[in-house]
Amino acid sequence: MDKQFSDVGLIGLAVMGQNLALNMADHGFKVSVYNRTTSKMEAFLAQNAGTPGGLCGFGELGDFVKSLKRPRKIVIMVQAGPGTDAVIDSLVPLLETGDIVVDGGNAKWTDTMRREAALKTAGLRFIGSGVSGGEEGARFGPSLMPGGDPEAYAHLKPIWDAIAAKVDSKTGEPLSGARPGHPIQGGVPCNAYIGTNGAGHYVKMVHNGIEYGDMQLISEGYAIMRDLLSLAAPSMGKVFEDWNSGVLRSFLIGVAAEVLKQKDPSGKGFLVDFIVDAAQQKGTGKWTAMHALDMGTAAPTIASAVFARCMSSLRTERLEASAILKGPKVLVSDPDVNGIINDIHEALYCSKICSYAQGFHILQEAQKLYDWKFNFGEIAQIWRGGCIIRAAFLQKITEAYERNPKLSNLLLDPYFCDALHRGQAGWRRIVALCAEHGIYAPNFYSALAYYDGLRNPALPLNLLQGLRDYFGAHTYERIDAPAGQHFHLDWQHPSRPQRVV
Ligand code: NBP
Repeated sequence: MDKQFSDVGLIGLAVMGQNLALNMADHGFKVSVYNRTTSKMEAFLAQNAGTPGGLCGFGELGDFVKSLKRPRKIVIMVQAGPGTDAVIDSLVPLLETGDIVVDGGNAKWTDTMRREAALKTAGLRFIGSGVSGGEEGARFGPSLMPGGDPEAYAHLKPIWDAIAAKVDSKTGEPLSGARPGHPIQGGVPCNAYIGTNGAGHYVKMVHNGIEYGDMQLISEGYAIMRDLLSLAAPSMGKVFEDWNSGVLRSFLIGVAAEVLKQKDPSGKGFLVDFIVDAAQQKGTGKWTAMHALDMGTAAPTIASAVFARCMSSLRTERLEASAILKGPKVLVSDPDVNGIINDIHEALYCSKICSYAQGFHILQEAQKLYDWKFNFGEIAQIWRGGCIIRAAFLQKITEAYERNPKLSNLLLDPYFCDALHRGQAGWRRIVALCAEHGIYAPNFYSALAYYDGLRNPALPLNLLQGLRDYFGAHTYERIDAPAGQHFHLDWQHPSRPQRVV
């Protein structure tokens, strides 16, 4: 292939970069590739000789840059953080005014804002794009969440539209069947311009926070079936398989079914029973929860999913405590298995609705902070294909925001409101069952608390404000006075008049 004038360049040939490069080449783009360790680039080219659009590798960054059509479009797919800064620092002196740098890694949105501003002063343009879907998504269609300079995005759009996952234009169902050299034809791309500077990476972060919530909820459903009903792994796999044809239909429910049915390769039984119960995390769920806290936004289900991973990592402490701390008897004698499974389904669906409502509420608050204008229906739409949280349910979110673009909370949409009304009896039974039998299910609890909190017109925090005013003169508002008017009482001398502060 001619080493001149590739359509796009890609730096970073680990799992994601390799697959994204092949995806772009499958769509007819000429792709120049570069990797810090040249031998990895050479091995990649050797394995993929004859790729249709064409791959072209370079051992020198300067040669890589010279090989690109202007304005140059360079996608960085390296480890987020210092690795991304190192790549940008080495690129900047080699680029020309108007060139476009795209960071497709899992960058923190504040880093993206900083990088965009820094590159602007150098006359360069920066796009921070969320890329979701892991290895398979990168290869055959990820969900893409680009943010940054809108004019720069116009140059990237044809490539991003081409390589993104596709959904059916009428039903929103993901289109499948792509294979090497044969990408999906037609359909609506799961790609949309999200907003300026760090908006794309922010939405990707919240996507990951929601993913934490989903995975924790699935695990809690499993815990109840395993510990309370004593079901074996493949039987639970069958339950998830059945659920995958209803309202819970999603990539993660399907994966849960597969994981539960997987036999242990060493022939001992089922693999899940031999996996250590300590989950790791890379940080995007924590960032979501932390930023919700920073903004004062209630996102307890997403936060509790992060804390559940922290709890899981306290394995030594848990093993010690399990021999000391007593709880109730876990097993239910003569349980109504089908009834409890139906209730778990309701608990999972209702909790999921609350978790997504929290994620969208975080987005709602963040857009005020950063002056972004999110299209919530479109965000739900681009998560329908390619990404880890892809689910039939997202179509209902798109429809909810189409019905009312100013919806203050997803729970108030008639569809979701009705689902919660119908499901809450089973959901409450599950939470009660977990409490009664000592099953750790923080996300079922916190989601129900969120629901009960949101619908409560008289929370007990009037008393709390009284306490704060008593010991710290923090003031309180009165229900019979205009909002924003603050009062303080001299609690030691209550006969003195309240002061308006
Ligand atoms: P990794 O996150 O494992 O990063 C490995 C790549 O980064 C290699 O190409 C490595 O080059 C390069 N790199 C590092 Br490490 N430090 C560098 C430096 N200082 N200068 C130049 N290159 C450097 O790869 P990945 O799992 O493919 O993920 C790529 C990005 O995509 C990450 O930001 C990740 O968070 C994000 N992401 C990953 C997934 C997923 O499922 N894996 C999904 C969505 C997004 P070398 O070969 O020379 O060591």
